[in-house]
Amino acid sequence: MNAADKAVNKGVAPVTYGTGDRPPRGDYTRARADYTCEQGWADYSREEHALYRKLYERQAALLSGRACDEFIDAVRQLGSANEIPRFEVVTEALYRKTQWQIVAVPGLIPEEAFFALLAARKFPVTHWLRRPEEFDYVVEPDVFHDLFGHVPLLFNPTFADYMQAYGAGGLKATRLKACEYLARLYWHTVEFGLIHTPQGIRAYGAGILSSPGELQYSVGSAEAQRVRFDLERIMRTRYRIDTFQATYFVIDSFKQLFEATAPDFAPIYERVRADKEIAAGELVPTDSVYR
Ligand code: HBI
Ligand code: FE
Repeated sequence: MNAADKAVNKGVAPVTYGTGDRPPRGDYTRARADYTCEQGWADYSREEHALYRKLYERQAALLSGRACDEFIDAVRQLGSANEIPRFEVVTEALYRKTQWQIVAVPGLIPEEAFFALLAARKFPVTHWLRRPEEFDYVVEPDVFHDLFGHVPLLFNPTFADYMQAYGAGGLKATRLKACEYLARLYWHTVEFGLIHTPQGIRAYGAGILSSPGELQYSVGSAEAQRVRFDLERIMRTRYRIDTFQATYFVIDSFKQLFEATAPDFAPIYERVRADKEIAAGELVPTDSVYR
């Protein structure tokens, strides 16, 4: 009986990423019914702490002039770069600031479980670290992507409220069978979002901030397309999980992002469902493109 069978017996089924042709990555037998599990900090090897430190130091050296100030100001709250942080220590600082907690999960979890955790101001952080040969790229989110990429902005009150509103919206979307539209919103903001600042365009998306190549490409390359944030346009836009993004969406502020979640999404979903999808990298006439 392999791990997956055991997991199903326990009521939590493993989850795969993207097209789902990859086997689930993570030990789901250790997950509770809400998909959370123990971090198992004592199980990390010295080599894993050293790999985390190398990932952290490489990324931290690239932040200035590319990551938004809110991220740079908060990333030090993750504690020392010398080892994988203890989730309960990060949670103590985070909870004091924005009443968010981080919880360990065995890997990707079903959308409804994911939304439920966000709605409860709990961010799921994968407990395992990539292997050394995946130093430059790992398909599934690992502890470095989730912790370094996602957690610092949860210290920003406005972004923290956006993430909870997103989770609450996700639970409604599940009932309306509109998860794909919200997944696109998540992808083009929380994972690969850019923000306009007086000093220029900066990155706030976790997928960008945890990738050395994409952090330089997204804010520095002349080939990347940068389009002003437009909620419905984003919900119509398909994305690729295995390449740099062809189009990045740029917000003016986290307040703008939070306010975008204010209206009832049901009529928006209806309009998006009726509209033609937009391919990754395709521009449409209504786009306001940054040159
Ligand atoms: N599960 N652990 C984890 N982390 C994610 O970022 C995540 C997930 N499940 C689903 C998901 N993201 C996306 O489909 C969201 O758009 C819902
Ligand atoms: Fe992520």
